[in-house]
Amino acid sequence: MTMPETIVIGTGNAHKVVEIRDALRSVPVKLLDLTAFADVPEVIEDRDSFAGNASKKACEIAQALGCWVMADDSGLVVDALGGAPGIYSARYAGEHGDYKANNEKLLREMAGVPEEKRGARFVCVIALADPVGKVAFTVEGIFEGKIAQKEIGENGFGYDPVFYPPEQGRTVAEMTLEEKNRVSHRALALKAFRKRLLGM
Ligand code: ITT
Repeated sequence: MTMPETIVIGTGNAHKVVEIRDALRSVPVKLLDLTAFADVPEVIEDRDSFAGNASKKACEIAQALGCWVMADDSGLVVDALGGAPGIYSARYAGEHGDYKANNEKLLREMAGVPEEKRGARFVCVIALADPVGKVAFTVEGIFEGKIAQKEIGENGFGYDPVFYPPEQGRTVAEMTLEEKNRVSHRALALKAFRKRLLGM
């Protein structure tokens, strides 16, 4: 198998597109995103794992567009909540992608949980599918941290204002894109992605 010349970033999340483009800027591949296509199928994320949902998104979009497609499924896994919101991170409070409501619900659920029990991790799985919809590979990145007591910071998206890596002492929403892309779950997955791609 040879490395694809063009890969479509199969996500409807513009923040993910920015992070993916930044992390892969030195890779000799043309990256398109879904804004370049008129008919993109809506994928039902009904698998029971990040890898399952990432693969499903990549395959269904690749098949529909007849292109190489990479898809990202990610979320926040919180120890004190038995792993929730996990694969349901985007719609934790009900409506898909309502970041404000999701963060408020998370902080409510975590009220009274002591510092030492506030451990959590962001998980990101990225799948690459070929133009007939077969998965070429998946890669994973994990970002360990803790749930903050309140929302802090304006950068990033999703749960970034309520998640902090303890060694940094500030939330991900207080980091610049460059700083987040040195340490995040997506950055780690993309590092592995880059390596697999260059090895094709
Ligand atoms: P696509 O499925 O179209 O890619 P999405 O935003 O719906 O976009 P997911 O289904 O993978 O993506 O849901 C990911 C959710 O997990 C996202 O809505 C955030 O709430 C959270 N999340 C993932 N990565 C994150 C990050 O880097 N920072 C903060 N929150 C993140």
